[in-house]
Amino acid sequence: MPSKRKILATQALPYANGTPHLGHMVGMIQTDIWVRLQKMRGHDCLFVCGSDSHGTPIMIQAEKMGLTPETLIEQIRHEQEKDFADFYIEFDNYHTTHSPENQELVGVIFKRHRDQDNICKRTITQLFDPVKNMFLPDRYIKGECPHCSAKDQYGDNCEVCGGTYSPTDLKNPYSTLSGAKPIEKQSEHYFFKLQNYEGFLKEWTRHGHLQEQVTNKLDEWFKEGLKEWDISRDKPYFGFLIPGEQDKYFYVWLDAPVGYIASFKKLCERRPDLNFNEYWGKDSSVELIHFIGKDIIYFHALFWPAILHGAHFRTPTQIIVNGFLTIDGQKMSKSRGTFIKARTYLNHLQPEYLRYYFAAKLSDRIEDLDIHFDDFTNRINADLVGKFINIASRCASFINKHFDSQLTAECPEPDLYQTFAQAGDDIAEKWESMNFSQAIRQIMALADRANQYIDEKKPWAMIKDPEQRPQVHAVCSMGMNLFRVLMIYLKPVLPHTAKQVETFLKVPPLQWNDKDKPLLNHTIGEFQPLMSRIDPKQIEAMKMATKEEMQPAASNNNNAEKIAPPAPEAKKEFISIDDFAKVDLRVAKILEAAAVEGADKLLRLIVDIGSDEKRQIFAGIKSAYQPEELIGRHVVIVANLEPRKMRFGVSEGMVLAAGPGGKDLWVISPDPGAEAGSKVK
Ligand code: B3M
Ligand code: ZN
Repeated sequence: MPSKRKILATQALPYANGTPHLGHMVGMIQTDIWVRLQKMRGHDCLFVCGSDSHGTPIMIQAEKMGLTPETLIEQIRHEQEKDFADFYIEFDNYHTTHSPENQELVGVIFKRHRDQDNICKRTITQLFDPVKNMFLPDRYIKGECPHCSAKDQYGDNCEVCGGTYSPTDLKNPYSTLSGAKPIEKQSEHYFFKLQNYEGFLKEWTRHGHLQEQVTNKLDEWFKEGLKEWDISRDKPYFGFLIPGEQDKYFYVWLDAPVGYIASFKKLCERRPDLNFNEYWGKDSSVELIHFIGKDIIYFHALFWPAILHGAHFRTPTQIIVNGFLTIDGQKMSKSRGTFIKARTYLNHLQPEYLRYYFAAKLSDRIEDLDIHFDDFTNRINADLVGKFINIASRCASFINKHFDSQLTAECPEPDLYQTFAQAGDDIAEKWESMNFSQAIRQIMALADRANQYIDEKKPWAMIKDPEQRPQVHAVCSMGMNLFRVLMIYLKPVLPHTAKQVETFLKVPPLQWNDKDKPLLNHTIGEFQPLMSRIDPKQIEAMKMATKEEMQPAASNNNNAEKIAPPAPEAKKEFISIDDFAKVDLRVAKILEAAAVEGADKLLRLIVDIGSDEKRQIFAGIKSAYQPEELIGRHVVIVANLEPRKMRFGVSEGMVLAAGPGGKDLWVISPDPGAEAGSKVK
């Protein structure tokens, strides 16, 4: 065991203009697992983070919501803290960049650089919105592509032809904030002379602070040459005023990483044992580890070390970069209904499932991480519940029931125990070096081994023979001990389950080194189920809820309730058999039925249409049915009707019903015996 290390870990500060989503959770969970491992191994490791609270997007968002930016960022910060806590992310401090500590630190850093002539001022020309009276960041300018004339393209690149250009090249540009045609306007900006640090950075980036892929990326940037960095923004802006200026602010990206220092500084108020200079002074020997996403490498691996070094602060020991989250292989998207909020997930599924799933997929490489929900369900049910928790549920009841909850005095299989305990060094090394997926693989191989041991010994058969009781005691005590070692290895990932297990085993909080000594001659508590399997319905419900959230809020479109427009009293026309064949009519079984708040004619149905597929359908049959009487009934639906977005969610089909309406409406049901999924011909 190496001697006690002092470590300060940070996770990129989530931006305060929106609710946390599953994309945020990748880095949060990675950092939290790593920090918990350090703490369990007896190291002195702190984890600070906070809300990134400045910039134009926050100002605009607040304005849209009719709030002050201060109110908006406080609201979001509370949401972030609550969501992260519910995923068991354990910060030593969660702060905000809009804080007095941050303002003071940014001021100090700016002054030190200005005194060394690292800051210069220059007049630049930018696009300006004459209606909103503000300079426009690129993302708020659209226009026609100068190469292919595609309409509505953003200020820096064209999504149609892929061309890149500067916003001033756009044809017919307009401000997305006001629709006005931007004008060109000059203004004086402050610049940080990054090129002054070229020598320092070339040296720093090659000294083990970065993953290899990052170093390679930086080499490309060095080749392009380092450029001055624009660190000021004109009013209106939400940020810190530059000292001595009335209408110029620090650019959000200057004060954002300083937020790491500010969060630590705030922590020092609560923890007088901490010495600020020991952590941030030039000669600090504390390990400083920044965990970030791949889109913000430039800021953390170039600007940040240069800013710190020049201002006489210590530089990072390591920067760990993770990839993006994809869902079913694609970018999270609002229109595809895969933009899953952290809270929506939490409303339907256990946080530890996601922690485990991410752990099982994270590596030390900068790869995107995909959630495929069938795979997610299988992994949790097969590995976590079926293998790991299963060991305890197979053994504990025997110990409780037949042996007074007492474990044996001797370790029944010392060699097997040793194999488990010794694997701990290897596993710790895998957690330590961010090879999380390999750690999980090794732990699950041990879980297989433990289950195999129990399978071979068959305590459930032996218990029938009174003479074999001592063997049952031995096998189950052994099983419980193997389970305990695996719980230690998984504790960084499953902190909540670990707490339950500690209570059940009646032991103090498990530490990494507890693996070396089995638990013997010890009375355990009554076994309680520790974790349940995922029911695919939970996933469906979460997906459905996500789709519903993506609907525009309460529209006043009165037609929204109608599923299909009333058939016109048209002249009767024939359709061909081919036309009819296009209609996919199917038997469906109603699984759920409920009234829809705010809709007086609709019932929301969840129907099973066979092959494990479920659909949500809004049916205008409320006047004729109580929801309860529909559950379990088979009906006929149009399965290939184009999904319709409604105020309450997406309707994915139509239930056939006959009758003039009101109470006189009858759903069409097949004779008993027809199964969900059968085609109606
Ligand atoms: N807020 C970008 C992001 O949310 C930015 C990170 C700041 S870290 C100092 O990914
Ligand atoms: Zn184009």
